[in-house]
Amino acid sequence: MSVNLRAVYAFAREMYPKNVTTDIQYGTAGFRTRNDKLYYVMYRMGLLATLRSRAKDGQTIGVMITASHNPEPDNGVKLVDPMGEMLDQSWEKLATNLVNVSDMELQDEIARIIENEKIDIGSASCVFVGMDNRYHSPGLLKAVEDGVLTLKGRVKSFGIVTTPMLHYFVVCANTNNAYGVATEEGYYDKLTTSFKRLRGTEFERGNYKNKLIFDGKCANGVGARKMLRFLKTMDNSLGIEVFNKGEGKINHECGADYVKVQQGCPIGLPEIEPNTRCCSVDGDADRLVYFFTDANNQFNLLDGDRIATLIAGYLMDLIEKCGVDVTIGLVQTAYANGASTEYIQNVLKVPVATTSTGVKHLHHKATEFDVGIYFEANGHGTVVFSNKARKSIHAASKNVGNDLNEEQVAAARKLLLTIDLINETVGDAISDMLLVETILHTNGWDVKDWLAAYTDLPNVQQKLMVADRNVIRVTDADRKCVTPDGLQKEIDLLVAKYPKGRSFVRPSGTEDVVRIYAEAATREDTDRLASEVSLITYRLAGGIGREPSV
Ligand code: G16
Repeated sequence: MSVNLRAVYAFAREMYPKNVTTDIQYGTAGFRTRNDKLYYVMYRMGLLATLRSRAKDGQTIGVMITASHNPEPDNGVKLVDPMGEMLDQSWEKLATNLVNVSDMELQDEIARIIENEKIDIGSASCVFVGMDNRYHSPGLLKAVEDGVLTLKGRVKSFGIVTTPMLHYFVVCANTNNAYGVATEEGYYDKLTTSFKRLRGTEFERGNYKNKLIFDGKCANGVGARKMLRFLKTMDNSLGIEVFNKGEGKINHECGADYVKVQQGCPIGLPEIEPNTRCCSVDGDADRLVYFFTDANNQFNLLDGDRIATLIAGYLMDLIEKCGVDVTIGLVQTAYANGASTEYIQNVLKVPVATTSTGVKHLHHKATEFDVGIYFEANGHGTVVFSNKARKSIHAASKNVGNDLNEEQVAAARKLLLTIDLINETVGDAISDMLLVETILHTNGWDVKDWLAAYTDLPNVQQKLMVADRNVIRVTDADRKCVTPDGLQKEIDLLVAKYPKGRSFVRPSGTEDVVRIYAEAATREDTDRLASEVSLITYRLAGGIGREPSV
């Protein structure tokens, strides 16, 4: 097949001219900004995804159009590599360069990538595209498709899907459907089959009640309609009551991000009995948090840290029971509550690694363990299993050496089903929810048993507007500021005033804001520490708008 690169410029000029002058970067989760500034970006990502597919011998590459937790006018795009992982970091740089060149330079930039990456431009390629339900997503999807077609690539659009579904489709395609069938039904089927087998016929056990209240708005995102469809496939194996099925503004007063950051219930929650399990997912259904209100009307959050510790305890138990020799580790970010980290290290005795924010970093780190559990406190995470872990668990389930007892074989079989239940490709709210329900059911736990494992330190997250968030550069997994001069020293002095105090400041990679995190021994100290750090950041990093009050 011959591909004429002149079409690259012609299409850009006529259909997708670059309409901005400021550079943008491939951030925490790809490119994110206002939707009207993204058409040329989408076109160029269609070009890049095709090149990436050809560089990977024609394997399928995914392109997901979503801005997940961002406000409604925003949209975004991220690329998915062949095994469902986020785009390789070396290609993130290529993506940033490609998006920031002028229309006139675009053709040369494409030619440069082809040459440097030794791409056979006439070879086969395949790109899968999915989008969330923002009203501007279809137009942006068309731009991605046009980018692929310009380079004579093959493109398949899945329309409105959740982010984890698209990751799953990509892996299915690249494993010849060994991972699962690359359709929405195939995805639902894989999860429900393993869930039902793990649950068996006894739906309630110990303190576990088969009743989960589900925030059906799912941040008013794509997750809502997919989740509702998915729930129909569950029969009564999971007793879910959905509230909030209505329409509304995306991410407005509901969803996992809202519940986590506001530390309160989503709007519209009906009167329910105290201590009833509730959960919320985010707009593209890749994050999950649980919560409940107790008999004293006190709100309690069970976030990503809690989910991670719950999973770690369960997997360690099964691994120990079946006796396979594998390493297990847990990956967090600086946002992880200090109490969770202490619990994992001192009680569970599992090694903890900390990475920069962004599941792409956590996922990468988790693959260093045979069983790598990773979760951001915001509820974004999953578990990855090495080939060694998979093989030894499989051998144990078949009792290959004939040297295992019944209990060991049963534990290995349960582990295999658990692996099937987990969407290893990326954090997936639906799969994570089924896993949490499986573990609580196995342990016979209700939410109070789950919460009792450790006590969170009071914590808070704030946003601050600055003229240019790039003046803040961070290191040490986001925990220390390198610039502006003197900011870190001031933060250290503030933190030292408060028992169990910890605070950090970092520029968001998805929104034009600076994020401030603080925790301390008491709620009062936590709020004061956050306000003080916010004020010093405002003063030293060029804050705009009203000065924060302390
Ligand atoms: C994305 C990333 C997450 C990250 C979050 C916030 O989530 O996938 O890993 O924690 O953004 O990132 P930042 O603090 O840099 O803005 P989502 O759910 O919006 O795709």
